Amino acid sequence: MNNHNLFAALRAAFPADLDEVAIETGNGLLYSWRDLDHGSAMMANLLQSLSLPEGARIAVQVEKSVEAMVLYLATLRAGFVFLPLNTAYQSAEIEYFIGNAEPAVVVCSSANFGWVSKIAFKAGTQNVFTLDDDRSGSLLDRAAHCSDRHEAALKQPDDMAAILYTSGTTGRSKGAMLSHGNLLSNARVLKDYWGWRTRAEGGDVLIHALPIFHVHGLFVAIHGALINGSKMIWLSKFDPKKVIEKLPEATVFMGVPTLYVRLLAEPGLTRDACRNMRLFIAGSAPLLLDTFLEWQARTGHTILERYGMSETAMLTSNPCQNGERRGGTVGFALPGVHLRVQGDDGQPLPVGDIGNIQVQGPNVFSGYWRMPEKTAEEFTADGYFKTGDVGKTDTDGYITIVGRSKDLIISGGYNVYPAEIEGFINELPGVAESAVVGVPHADFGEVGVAVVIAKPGATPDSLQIMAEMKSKMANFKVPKQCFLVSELPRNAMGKVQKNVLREQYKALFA
Ligand code: MLC
Ligand code: AMP
Repeated sequence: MNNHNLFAALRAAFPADLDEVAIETGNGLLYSWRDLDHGSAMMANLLQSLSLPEGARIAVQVEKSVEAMVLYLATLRAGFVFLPLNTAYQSAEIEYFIGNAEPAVVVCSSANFGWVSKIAFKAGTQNVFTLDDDRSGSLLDRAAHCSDRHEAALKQPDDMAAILYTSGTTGRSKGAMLSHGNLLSNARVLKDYWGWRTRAEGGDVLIHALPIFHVHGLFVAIHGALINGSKMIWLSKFDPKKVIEKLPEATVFMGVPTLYVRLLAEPGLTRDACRNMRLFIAGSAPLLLDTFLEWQARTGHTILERYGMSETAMLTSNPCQNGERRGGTVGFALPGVHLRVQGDDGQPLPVGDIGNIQVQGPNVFSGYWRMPEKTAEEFTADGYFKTGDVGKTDTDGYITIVGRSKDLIISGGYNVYPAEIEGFINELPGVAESAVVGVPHADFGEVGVAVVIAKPGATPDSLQIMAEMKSKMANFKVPKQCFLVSELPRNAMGKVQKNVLREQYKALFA
């Protein structure tokens, strides 16, 4: 019987010589392929020794480290479900995720152990480990006693590999369930599409500078390197100077648009620094044409922009080898991905018309964790997933995203759902109502602005509102400015006209 375990496929691509360097960290630590193999075996054995039920979730909120990546590999290897959590999430957010996912194991940093373990034990989680970014923590202490050999658990393509929480328009986060088959099909398609070089061709070296709790850093980057047996230069945080220092040793870089904007602000970004680079990939948010053109002029390289989602992994990409990479577009649907643009009436639109992007393919998730109604709403009757993105195709087949039908702000590559922030603000003393809108921002692309109406007779303070948000929610979600106004613009139905607010505040940070 074939094993469809994603880890087994990644492991099969490790080079024959396991002593070669697989990962070099920003501060010079070297990890061999053998280290990844043995480390993930030890952690997988530890997880299996805990007598966890089939499909147990392993929730992880830790700082970026190679060991954290190895824990991801170990979870796949042992056949459990990986549930990564943004390190910016605070206690109310973590309480929701743990309560909703009911993980059997929670791994957190030792600094957060006190409050995280309290939440976890209350929710019925029996195992809470710590893992820090200095190679310490109870997870590693326990794994050190386990065997470094492990046979990957037998998995079918539909078996769940990971749950990624993505916020919802109602303000409640939904866990997108991704299977081994979803992730492996995507990794295999991208291996060919982006022309990863075999070892005989000299191999590729990826600079990994993204966080590892979202699709981009966790799946696209890590699977990309591992399934090609390619080395990674592993940076725990994005630091433009460090990336530029490492460029001459690398061939591939992946980033959200903000990373490209910040790199362009560095005089050290030159053609010479990029002399060995083969491919710069951008995605997770719209890459401005200005950034695309400035990058081309400065480095001589044309950024390849691609488009994806938590629910689907990668959907489209500009060409790597054969064809033009067009700025402002996200390229073509990847092989095996069926993408269509439909009108609001559910009818297909002619080429060039703007409509709702819907997708189908082996990469598309099976549904939201324990939310069958929400899942049903997000799929069409004929099985296409409604992305919530609005776009068009041109006569050459290039796809352009022109907006979103979902009320979502993408800030520096992180998604912020206005409904969630508005819900929070509306509960604060003295607040009658609020509206949060996204406005252009030179660094983050887009940021939130909150517009608030006070209850009659009340005088809430905008700084106080900002401080409340900062103390209770992930920092990237907090609007960059808050205004108190006497009324919100409304249409004839009484609905707040967010487009009017966006127009009003558009020059704040542009
Ligand atoms: C940090 N801040 C942000 C922010 N990141 N605010 C809005 N949006 C963000 N993305 C806050 C900080 O908390 C701080 O608040 C202030 O803004 C200044 O922060 P900074 O020091 O400039 O931020 P930094 O730590 O350098 O982080 C910026 C960043 C980071 C761009 C490196 O946001 C990042 O790594 N983004 C990548 C996200 C990503 O990987 N997305 C992929 C999703 S997958 P204060 O109050 O302290 O001043 C996906 C699917 C797909 O979308 O297609 O890939
Ligand atoms: P997430 O839920 O974090 O996976 O975010 C997915 C969303 O990011 C998509 O639905 C798009 O709105 C957006 N996105 C991803 N890549 C691009 C891109 N290249 N251009 C524009 N938007 C993008």
